Order: sequence, then structure tokens, then C-alpha cells
Amino acid sequence: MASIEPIVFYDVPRVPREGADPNNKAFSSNTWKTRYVLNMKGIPYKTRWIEYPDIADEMKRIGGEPGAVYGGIPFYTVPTIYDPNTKTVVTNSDKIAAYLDKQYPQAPVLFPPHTRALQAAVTKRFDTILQPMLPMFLQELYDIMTDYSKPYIRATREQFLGCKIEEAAPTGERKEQMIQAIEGLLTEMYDAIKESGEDAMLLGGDIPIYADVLVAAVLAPTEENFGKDNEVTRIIYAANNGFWPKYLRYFDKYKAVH
Ligand SMILES: N[C@@H](CCC(=O)N[C@@H](CS)C(=O)NCC(=O)O)C(=O)O
Repeated sequence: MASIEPIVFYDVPRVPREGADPNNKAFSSNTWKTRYVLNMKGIPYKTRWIEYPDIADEMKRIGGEPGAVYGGIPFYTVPTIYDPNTKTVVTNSDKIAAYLDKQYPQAPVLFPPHTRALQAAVTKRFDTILQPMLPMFLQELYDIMTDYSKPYIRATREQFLGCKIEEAAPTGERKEQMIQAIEGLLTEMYDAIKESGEDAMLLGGDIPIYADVLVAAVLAPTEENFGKDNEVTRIIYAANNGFWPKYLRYFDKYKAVH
């Protein structure tokens, strides 16, 4: 491969966990999708940490577009990449994965021919189930944010949720429904994986596809962000006869933060 200049990868930091590598500030499932893709394909990159209140100005400066709409409000978001080799800015984890797969077609090919539509269906399914669950995780996510980002997170999230962060978490029946929805989603994915055979460990069968990156990026940060004793961490570990920790082990080798 001709020598390529490192991609600039914008990610948002958490306060590093006590005892953890202080350089490991990654916590976001959205940005983990991009980091996994870069690491899996061995594409050189450099993480540029950017705090929440600074994202919009920087994205406007480099020519990025808003990457998400929350509560009807468009937000400039990370992950965003700048590829100096093609002078291209790409925002949104799914679009970034598609761009990288096309521009850097080395293995693993994350969108093999004829899988785009089916993989989009998996992505959509995840978004539909998980997006409404943000309030369930908000307090714990807020707790690991930097003091610099906290006021911004509080103001924006309380605006679109219409309540205090401290009151956002669902309780009672609503919480129970969300827990069941998580278990249901895991089982759907487990059953889908096993369609390729009892020994299959990935949605891609024996090689990962983008839908696997998505699943890993959603599940892997849960324990690191919320701890072993967190209710959702425990569900992920117990579901489908303990399949998911084995699934995540596959992705451990792609966790470097460059
Ligand atoms: N659908 C987008 C969502 C990205 C997203 O929501 N990113 C968050 C960080 S995890 C963000 O940048 N938020 C900006 C803000 O809250 O101002 C993607 O997959 O890239």
C-alpha cells in the first residue's frame, strides 16, 4: 500500500477510570464503531479529543455536517473523520464505516457485496430499540464526563428530555420494558448469528462485518463505563448462556487507542 497520512479521528473524552490508562478516554459507542473499523483495517489514524462544548465550532471549521437530531434539534457530532489523503470530512459512524470500507478496501471488508441493505436493517433495528433508552444511562454517563463538558451536557440533555438528568432514568414498568427490550435484542442477534451454524460466533459467520462492529461497539463499553455490577452489564454477561463475553473477546485485539 502506498504510504498514507494518518486520518484525523475526532472522539469525545470521558474522565479516565481510576487505575486505567490515562490515555484511554474513549467511552462512546458511536465513536467506538469508527475506532474498531480503523483498527481492524489497520488504517493509520490519530485520535483528536474534543470536548462536547467545542464540537460544533470545530465541525463548522473543518466543513462537517450535523450528524444527529435529538429531540428535533440538529447536533454536530463525533465520530467525524478528516482524511488528509482525499481531503474528505465524513460525519456519522455508519457513513464513516462505508467511506473507509470503500476507500480502504483491505480486509476485513465490512460491507461485502449484497449485504448493504441487510446491514442497514440491523443498524436501524439497534437505533430504534436503543435510542429511546438514553435516559436509562444518562446519569451514569454524566458522572464520567469532564467538568468542562458537564454544564453543556446538562443544558442540552435537560432541554430535549424536559427533565433533570437526575430524574431521567425510567422506573417501574417502563424500566422493566426497557430491560426486556435489551434482552430481546440480544437474543435476536444471537439467533441470527447461529443461522450460520452452531459454531458461528459473528453475524458475518467467521469474519466480521459492519453489523458486528456495531454490536461490539454498543456492548463493549457498558462494563467499562458503568462497571461489572451494573444491571445492564449483568444482563449482557448472562444472556444467551454467556455467549456475549465470548463474542466481545474477538474484538479485544482491536481496542487500541491511537
Ligand atoms: N448517529 C450518530 C450519533 C453521533 C452522536 O450522537 N455523537 C455524540 C457523542 S457520542 C455527539 O457528538 N454529541 C454532540 C452533542 O451532544 O453536542 C453517529 O452514529 O455518528
